Amino acid sequence: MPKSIFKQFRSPYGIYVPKYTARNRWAIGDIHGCARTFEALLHEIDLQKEDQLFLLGDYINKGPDSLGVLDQIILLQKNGYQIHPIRGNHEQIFLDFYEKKRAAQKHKKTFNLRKKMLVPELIGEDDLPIPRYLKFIQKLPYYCETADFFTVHTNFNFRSKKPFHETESMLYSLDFKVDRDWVGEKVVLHGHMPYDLEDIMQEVEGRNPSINLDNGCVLALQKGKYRPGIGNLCALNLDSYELVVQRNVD
Ligand SMILES: [Mn+2]
Repeated sequence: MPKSIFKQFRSPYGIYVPKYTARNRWAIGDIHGCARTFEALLHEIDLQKEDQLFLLGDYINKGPDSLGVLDQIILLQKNGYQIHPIRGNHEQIFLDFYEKKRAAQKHKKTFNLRKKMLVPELIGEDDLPIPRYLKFIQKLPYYCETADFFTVHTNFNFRSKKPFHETESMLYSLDFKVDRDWVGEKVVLHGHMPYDLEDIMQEVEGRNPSINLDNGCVLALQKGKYRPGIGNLCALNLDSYELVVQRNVD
């Protein structure tokens, strides 16, 4: 019997999300500041309050409107939508800079946070992060678990004695193999590494133990031209396995 059957809340880093009476359950890959594309995709899947939406991290950086993405997620949650975001390495980078800034202040050293920060717009007048964004990012869990899948930005380190405690791997691992001893029949949904749309479709159709939903939305244009196979934001229906693909409109 898989270990995951025995213990659902197995670390302080993740949360368990029961299905309740969710109508549709969706997962969306790396948004990276593509606020308009995110909005278009939500419209396309006709997200309702009865649905559950799982987000796979990396809401900020690279794209044109990181704050717009965070604002949408925060507003949807406030309005009673069932949104379950997790932490990506870009949210962690933001927190790390903030912690460094605090440490520097403590030792009365100067540290130009604004220059180093990848998302300067997350910083307020006083050079500190705007509280509502900071609070949102600090609270992001590293993974979610449901009755039939996990969401994690990259993957768990299954070689570790405690895969669900190794947060570094959850943000940066590039090994997407899963270990059935730990996850049982549950599918691991992740992002982080832009895959060609064909490869994503293959993982979905093949019902792979691990499915990547990052199609490099923010990488849509190269020298002003659309790149084939790359540059969409993808939503996967976690019950029907329908893949909804939204072209970058940012
Ligand atoms: Mn990433």
